[in-house]
Amino acid sequence: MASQSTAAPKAGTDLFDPVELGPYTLRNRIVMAPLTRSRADDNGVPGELASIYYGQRASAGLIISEATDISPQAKGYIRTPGIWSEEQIAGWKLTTSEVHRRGGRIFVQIWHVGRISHPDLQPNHALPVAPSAVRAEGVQAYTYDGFKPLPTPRALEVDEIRGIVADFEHAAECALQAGFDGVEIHSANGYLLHQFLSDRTNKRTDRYGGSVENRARFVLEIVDAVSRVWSPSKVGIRLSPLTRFGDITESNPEPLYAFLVSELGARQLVYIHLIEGDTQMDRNPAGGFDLQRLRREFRGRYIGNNGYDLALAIEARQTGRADLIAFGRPFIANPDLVDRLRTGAPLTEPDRETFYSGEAKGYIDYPAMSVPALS
Ligand code: 8OZ
Repeated sequence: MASQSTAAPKAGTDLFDPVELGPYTLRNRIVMAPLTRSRADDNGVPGELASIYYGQRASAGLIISEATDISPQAKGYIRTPGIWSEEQIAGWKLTTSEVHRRGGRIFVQIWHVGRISHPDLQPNHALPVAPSAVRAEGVQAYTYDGFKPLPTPRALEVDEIRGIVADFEHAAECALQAGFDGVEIHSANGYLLHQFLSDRTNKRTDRYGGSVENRARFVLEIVDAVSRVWSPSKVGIRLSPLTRFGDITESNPEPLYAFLVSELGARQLVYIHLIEGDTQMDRNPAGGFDLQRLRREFRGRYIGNNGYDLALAIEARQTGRADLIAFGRPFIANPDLVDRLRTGAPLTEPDRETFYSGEAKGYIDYPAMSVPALS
């Protein structure tokens, strides 16, 4: 496998030092970002493979799990895990206990995909749901029969919206039973919460659409529901104000996100996790705004993410732009990423063919770097 050398670590960074996150003292400021890896079984149960995979990566200061379905309707991809059934709770316990045995911390990322789904993945072959009947163009569903175009979703009724908020609360209860250290609410990348926020996908004329306050209502109701189960000092949220991932955009993101983040601050969430720029793409897309504006609206921690390497992470700490840095793809092929960054060791490049393959290969078989024998 090809290797790519990282810059030698600079002295004086606190990236590898412990940091407080709510009630926890994390071992370092490096976060493993949520990564969809498609290894759960057909009932959305993560098994022993997942426990090995996450355990191998427990030296991250914090692991955020792959996006995890809050209900059968929340599903948009094959082999994603869920956190709504007894079987899933039992499956996740294998992972949380293994991460804890190795001294790590793990939050579960809870999501609902909304319109980014297909009847093949929905209970009773139903249409996917969304704030409004607006189709995601140019996005395909990953089904058991391969990729298929997305249908136009069905707009949710108000009582169904209440039901989804209740599903988030139930998932939060399951997360507690499964032994997680906290919960990250997925409000990014064009999935259901983001679909309510964006004026491109939310055309509602009731109290969930129109003004900034109305479009933020669903997200805040979910935050409040999850915070009835978990102390907000153990609840974070992921946001991507500038992304186009999932055919989503916002005509004027700054006032929307300034309002949302100030409300999250008032609710004392432990962190905001920002995908800076366009997901897995340009960190400074046209029409963006300075995301530091959001930090000023928020008292908790700021996790920066999107295309970080060691030099950029050190720079973010030196300038104080971020409290913690989340690395995604580098964790796939480098279970010991923290050690490699600390020592300036080369990074292994991941094999894209096995990102979502459902197998052990490309999942739990990337070795930690070898330690030279003592002479
Ligand atoms: C890649 C493939 C499938 C899902 C996200 C949960 O972007 C995802 C995702 C990414 O947040």
